[in-house]
Amino acid sequence: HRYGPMTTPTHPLALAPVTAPPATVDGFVKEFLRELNTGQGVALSRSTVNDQYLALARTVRHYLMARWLETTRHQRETKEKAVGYLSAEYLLGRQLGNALLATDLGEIAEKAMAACGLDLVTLRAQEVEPGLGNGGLGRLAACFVDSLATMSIPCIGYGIRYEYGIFKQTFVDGRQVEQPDTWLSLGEPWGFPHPEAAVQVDFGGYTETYRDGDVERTRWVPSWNVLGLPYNYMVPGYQNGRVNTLRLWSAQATKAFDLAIFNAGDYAEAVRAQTFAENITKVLYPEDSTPQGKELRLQQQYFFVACSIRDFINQVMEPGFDLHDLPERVTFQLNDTHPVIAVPELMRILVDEHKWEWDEAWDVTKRCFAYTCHTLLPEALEVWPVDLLGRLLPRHLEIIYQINDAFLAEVRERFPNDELRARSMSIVTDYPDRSVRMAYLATVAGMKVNGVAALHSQLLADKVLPAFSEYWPEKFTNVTNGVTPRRFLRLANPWLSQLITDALGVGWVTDLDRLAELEPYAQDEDFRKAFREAKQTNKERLYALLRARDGIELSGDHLLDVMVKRLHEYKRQTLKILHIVSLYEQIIHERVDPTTITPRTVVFGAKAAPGYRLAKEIIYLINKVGETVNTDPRVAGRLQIAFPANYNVTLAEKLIPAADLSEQISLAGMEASGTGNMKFALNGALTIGTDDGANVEIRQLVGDDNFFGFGMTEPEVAALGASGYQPGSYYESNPQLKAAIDLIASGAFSGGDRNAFEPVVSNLLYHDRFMALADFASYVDAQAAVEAAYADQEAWSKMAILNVARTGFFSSDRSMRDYLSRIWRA
Ligand code: T68
Repeated sequence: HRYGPMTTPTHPLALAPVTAPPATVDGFVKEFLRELNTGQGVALSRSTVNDQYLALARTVRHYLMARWLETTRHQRETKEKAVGYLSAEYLLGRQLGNALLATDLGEIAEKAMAACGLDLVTLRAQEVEPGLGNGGLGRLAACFVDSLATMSIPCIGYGIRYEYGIFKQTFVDGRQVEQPDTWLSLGEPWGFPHPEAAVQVDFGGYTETYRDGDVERTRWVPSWNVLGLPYNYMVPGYQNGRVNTLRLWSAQATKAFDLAIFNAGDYAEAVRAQTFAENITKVLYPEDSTPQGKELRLQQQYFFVACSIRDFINQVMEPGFDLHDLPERVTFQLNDTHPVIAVPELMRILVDEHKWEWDEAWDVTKRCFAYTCHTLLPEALEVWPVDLLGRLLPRHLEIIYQINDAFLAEVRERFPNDELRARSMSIVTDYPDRSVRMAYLATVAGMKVNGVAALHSQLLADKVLPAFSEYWPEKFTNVTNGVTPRRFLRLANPWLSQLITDALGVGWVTDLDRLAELEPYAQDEDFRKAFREAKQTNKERLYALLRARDGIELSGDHLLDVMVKRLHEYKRQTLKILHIVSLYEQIIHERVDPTTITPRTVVFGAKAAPGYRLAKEIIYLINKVGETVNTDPRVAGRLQIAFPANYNVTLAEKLIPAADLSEQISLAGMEASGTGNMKFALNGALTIGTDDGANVEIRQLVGDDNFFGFGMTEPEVAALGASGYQPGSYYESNPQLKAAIDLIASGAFSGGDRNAFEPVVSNLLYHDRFMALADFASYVDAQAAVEAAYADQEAWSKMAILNVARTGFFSSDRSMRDYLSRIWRA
């Protein structure tokens, strides 16, 4: 084989287990200089910050390596059941800080760098975060693999190594402009390519039947293929000696050069095939919650699951292993419908390649998969046109038909003479075009289906998949999302972390329920003072960052009001902007005495999908309102707005710990869960929020007195929708709302141009699908309650501390325990 055989070591040094370098400052310096000199090939005196960062990253890698090899060896030996997390996105954030925390090398590294005349903070800032996800769904996957490693649970995360991650957002004259995210261009110290484990993936062609002894079988005759090249990434547990693996696939051409074409002189044609193959993992689709009927996207999905299933089977397939035992070795957790094509792929492997009976294969397949749904928006449920599937994956389409036929036969048997029911449950639909409903396929195949917050799971069962939850009530379950306390509290908020540790000891980092022990400290004046000082430090750190990063000047001792998340109509950034405009309008028209208004700094962070027109208009509106408000002396010292471009994990880690107020204002019944909401509460921000997603659970846990709830409930939203919602009536009947909208339409924020915001204004007045106008009055009242509460700093601090103390439930460690007991070990 071209990679050569494995070797049997003889030298005693080669037989000894791999060990980590000494965890001392001198040991660290030695490793670092060796990496810089022999790895990077430069002398310290001639090295750039990037050289130094790369050498430092590789140094920390060395400390993890022994644990990684040991984890892998242990897994091979014990054959413990693993989680195969299948996700098209992992929004990891920077790796270095997390690796230093996991190895407890932070202080040593700081001293070692200082001994070399370098500053650790500067080197950490050099890292470009791998933005291999769009938002919540991708970040959730990253939190989950962190928790599984920290809990020493076997997991292999499978995904795609996009060459370009989520686009880099810039603003030009207030409008979003996208730039490619070249995260690999300065070197990639965390990825380990493994060409020896490359996998071939087939596409296209046709199927044919053939005789195999007495039986007639089907085989797939594909017409083209690519190679999947795996890159391994370390997923270190928190100070527990465990390192799990994230395996991301990169596409390569199977034949780099077609020699015949090359010899004939058509160099360009020979290279074309290579470009074509490599396109598959070129770029992350920057869509959030809307399906993109793109052929390339389906190619990405099949590419990474075909690689992953094959890879997992290769790993367990040793002599004596019986594939019938696959469900005892793995649950493949489907992170939304993006990896669902894995279901017919496993069926194809078992039936076509291993020549199993259909029923036998289906029985094993059903026990290997579970499905997590992340949405309620009907337009976000993925469907693939049958003609596209047939062209790209003809055999998989046949298998899907057969799964559907068998399933519908079962339904008809259980509910005879109920053809409507059978049709409503069909995986294949004819309307509006003949296509495959991936969520239905996942539900039929998965042993469990879960939503991501209590309310969401309820609505999923009642409104999105009602026929299925009636058919299989026990299949449906909830696992409320969580976030990793390592990255989002311990790393992001060292000052609050220190306070907590001083009070409770260090155990809380892996046992977040222990935050409950902070409860009495809410009554402790000294603790409250220290808590406020930590918040102030975080604000100053943020303001310094925004000054350096964006040239944004923020000043003053303000209430820091933060809304960060993808730009989406249902999330209602417009409701927030209406509130700001209303405050502004009241001040400039002298309806209120500005000195009675609580000084407030509002920070937005949001990317819009490049093709989402209205979302981009909303970004423009926010930027233009910001420009006007920030330069108007009438509101100086009372109200300022910041919208730093390119909100990402790295910025979130600075923004969230500084916030006083967390904006979670989606229309009830629309946000599946939210996870930013949890990060804010854990960092001691109070929430102003609707009864949506996990807000409901946050509110229950922290108590109504420590939460600013507002807006319609989901049943009220449904009722208003059914009665015929008319946004114009709210505009007409609420003078404050009317004044705000009129001010936007008057050109006050667009140098007199009355058309500048026409798309946003007319959408609000005549459509307002997400009922911002209906919730406006209630939102304004809740904001008034916020101002009143903030005026009493002691009382506010109590509430904020209680938010921290009561939200330990939202650790992703707890989510993992729930997945274990309700799904993976059920
Ligand atoms: C989010 N979904 C939910 N989708 O909106 C959020 N979609 O409520 C929830 O907390 C989070 O998932 C985790 O459960 C997404 O983030 C996407 O990013 C996405 C990406 C591609 C296609 C469709």
